[in-house]
Amino acid sequence: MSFKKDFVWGAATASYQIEGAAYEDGKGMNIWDDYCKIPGKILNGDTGDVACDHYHRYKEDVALMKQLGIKAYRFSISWARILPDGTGKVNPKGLEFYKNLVNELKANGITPYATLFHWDYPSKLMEKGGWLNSDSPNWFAEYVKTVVEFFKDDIPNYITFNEPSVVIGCGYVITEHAPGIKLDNYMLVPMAHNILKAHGMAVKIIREFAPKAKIGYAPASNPIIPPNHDANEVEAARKKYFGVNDPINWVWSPSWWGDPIVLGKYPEDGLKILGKYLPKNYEEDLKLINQPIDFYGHNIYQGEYVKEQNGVAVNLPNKVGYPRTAIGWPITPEALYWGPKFLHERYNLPIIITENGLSCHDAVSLDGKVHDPNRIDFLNRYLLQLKKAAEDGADIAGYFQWSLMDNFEWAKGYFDRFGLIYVDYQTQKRTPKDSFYWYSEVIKQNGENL
Ligand code: GCO
Repeated sequence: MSFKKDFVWGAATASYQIEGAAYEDGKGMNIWDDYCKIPGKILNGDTGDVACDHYHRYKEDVALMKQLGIKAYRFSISWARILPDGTGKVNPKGLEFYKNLVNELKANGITPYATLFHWDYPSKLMEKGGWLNSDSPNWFAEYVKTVVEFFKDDIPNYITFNEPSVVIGCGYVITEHAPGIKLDNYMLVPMAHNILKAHGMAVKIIREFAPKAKIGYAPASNPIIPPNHDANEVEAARKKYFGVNDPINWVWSPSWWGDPIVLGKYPEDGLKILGKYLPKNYEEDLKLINQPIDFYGHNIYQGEYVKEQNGVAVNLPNKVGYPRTAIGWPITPEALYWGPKFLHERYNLPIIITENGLSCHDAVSLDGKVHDPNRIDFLNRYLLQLKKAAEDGADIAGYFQWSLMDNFEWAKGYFDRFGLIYVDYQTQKRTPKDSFYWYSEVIKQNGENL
């Protein structure tokens, strides 16, 4: 056995990271537009004002996708491009841009996967408290209805949220992402709950207006890796992965963000420390949150190695000289075995890896090409593990490489390059890297050459 015949091979991007055109055609401001203006927040003072200028170059980019041979493209829709104030007045030019993109994708035989929220929250709604406001799920629902009523099944796959853990964790705990405001659990837990409610409302709306569309969700986590595969170690790793017992690190928990949606309940251990911060009627809301979805997306870049000690998984320190990517993340290919395996066991839904990839120190060589053997090696190792998870019975439906092209890497600006396509930000010239041709071959052979 190998990857399924209809395996979805794709690549992913996000609106703020590639589109640019921040001030064009009636788009409203979002919290990333605002955050990038604050001195010292983004490396080198970079902003997404122009980014990869994808807003104007989408045709060229889709042509590259076709050359790459991806079956599916995951992009995100900018809320404030559709509703400049977050609610109320619709911006037809915003809808038109995504309509053109979707048409171009379809004309080239590429299936759209649209993420409805990838962090670029409308500024006007932030002024009203953002996800802390109890009306925030309704605001999101209004936006989703606007999009889905317009596109219906023309977008055959919708993903509600990208990495809600990072929205809260990086935005309000570590504060290195927009809006960069430090908050405590009595605010964070209700915010997370509002995001989960917004997800539930979005799923209901999509079912109503696009009954044929498939619906997924794209949270992220660092899977816990039991290196020796010994039964006790595996059990301890599973417990650690899904355990919620830390009053700070709960924000990164795959189960706090996954159980309410798929299992209709918050994890018991987490409730013991966080239940007091949930709204009184939270159990009522769980019915809304627990809408059936069609696939469980997951963004996985790295995992944590553990050993078992008296039934408990204890983190192993990084080995001296451990392999790592340019951004500094450890290279742990088994994350793409244990993550999907554990998630499939728990949620029993088809798993799609909605993001995986790395940043390298890419540059154009004297021969005019971009040689990125580290990316090829990384993707090869991770994909082999994913294949093994599929062979061992996990239902793996697809894989989206992050990212189609180099782009605005949030607080790191343009310093880190995650793309299969090199972007020269001065000229906007695109150069496919060696990994682009390698991935193209993997797709052609459905992973048989790995
Ligand atoms: C995320 C986001 C992407 C990032 C990528 C690399 O996972 O953080 O979804 O927007 O750019 O992950 O950090």
